[in-house]
Amino acid sequence: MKIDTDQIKSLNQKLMADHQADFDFLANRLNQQGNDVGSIVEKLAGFQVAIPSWALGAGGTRFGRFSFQGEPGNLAQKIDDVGLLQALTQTAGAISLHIPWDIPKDYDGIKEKAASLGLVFDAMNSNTFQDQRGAKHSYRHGSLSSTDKAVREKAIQHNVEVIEIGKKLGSKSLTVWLADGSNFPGQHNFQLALLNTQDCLQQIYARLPDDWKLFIEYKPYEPNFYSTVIQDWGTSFMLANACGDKAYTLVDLGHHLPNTNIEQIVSTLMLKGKLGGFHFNDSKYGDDDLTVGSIKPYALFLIFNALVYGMENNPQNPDLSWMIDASHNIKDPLEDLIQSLEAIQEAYAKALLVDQKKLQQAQTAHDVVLCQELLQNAYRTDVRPLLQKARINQGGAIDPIGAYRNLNVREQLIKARGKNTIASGL
Ligand code: LRH
Ligand code: MN
Ligand code: MN
Repeated sequence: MKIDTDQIKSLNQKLMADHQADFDFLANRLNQQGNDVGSIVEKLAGFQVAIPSWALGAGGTRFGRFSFQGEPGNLAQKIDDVGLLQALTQTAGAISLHIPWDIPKDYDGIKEKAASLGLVFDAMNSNTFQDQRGAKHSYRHGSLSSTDKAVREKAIQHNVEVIEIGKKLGSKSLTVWLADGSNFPGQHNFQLALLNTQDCLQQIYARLPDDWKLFIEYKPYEPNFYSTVIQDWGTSFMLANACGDKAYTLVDLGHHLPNTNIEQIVSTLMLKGKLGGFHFNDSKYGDDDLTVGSIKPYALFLIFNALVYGMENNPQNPDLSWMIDASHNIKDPLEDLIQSLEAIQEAYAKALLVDQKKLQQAQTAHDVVLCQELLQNAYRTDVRPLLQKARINQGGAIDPIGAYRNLNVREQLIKARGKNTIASGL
């Protein structure tokens, strides 16, 4: 199924008068306060977030997985689903594939489909955390960090194959996340595991095309519960430096121990020109993969405040690759992703409202109260009319969830794909 612009336009008609009144009121206020509302709306419209192919089906936990009816059963259908998100939100202009979950069979067909829906292929994700059927060597005891050379070579080769697939699709980056680690003290020689990993990453890096980037993702625990080889941003940063200029750290919001100051990590990495990618999600305890903004929206805003500062002041840092990395059990995955996209845009818009000049003056004057006021004034502003405006300007829906329900999208997907569908992947 496809949503066409006329359907969205006619749904927008009913909401337009209310939107216009809200927008005019807010825009007036913000312009009076010295903001350039036009440029904020433009920045929001340009902020595109990749959808991971594995978030389009209902995820699960190790205790069970409850399929969501009408889930996409193959890559073409996953692209169709991202096309639906893009039509409604105009902020999901890319898809991120995980190999081997998403190996294309018909490259031209897949590329054509993506292009017709206005989508590009974002970072390619390799997978050396699962054994594939019939595999000669197992990742049971690690991949790039393994003490077994044959296993390491197989894992390097897999990453090279992922680059080759990405090249055919027009992707420009490879994300490496390793599950490698240990469950029990004494199981691993930490130094050897790190050295093996560094050596393998350098070999993968050597195969990276000139115009590609390598993103190195870190995670403190899970699936290993005693140690993880690339456990934190420092380890990732060190490995990226050991690889070279095209290698960067990737921050996944869920991959931190509770209460970690992620905005400070972001600031440090951008100062050093080494923040490459971002995975959005939310969590209460660990890597819970919950809807973005559903648990700690203020923390998300503070992270965006650091990102906006970096984007404006750190030309040494490249444009970032944004992706949602959340997949859960209980919601319609497409509605969940719409909520995440909205939360990301909201945090970004609020961060754009922070008066950076005044903040710097207040910091210099040690006016701690004013510093907080400046941040919280921005945070407390209801910016949703700005998001709506950015969507309308590009043909998106004023109310994407409302439109999704009004157009009976899920019902139509179930009709087309059936009830007992299982998305490939996680
Ligand atoms: C690991 C992770 C990583 C994987 C994805 C499926 O927790 O965040 O990015 O590729 O989940
Ligand atoms: Mn991730
Ligand atoms: Mn994760």
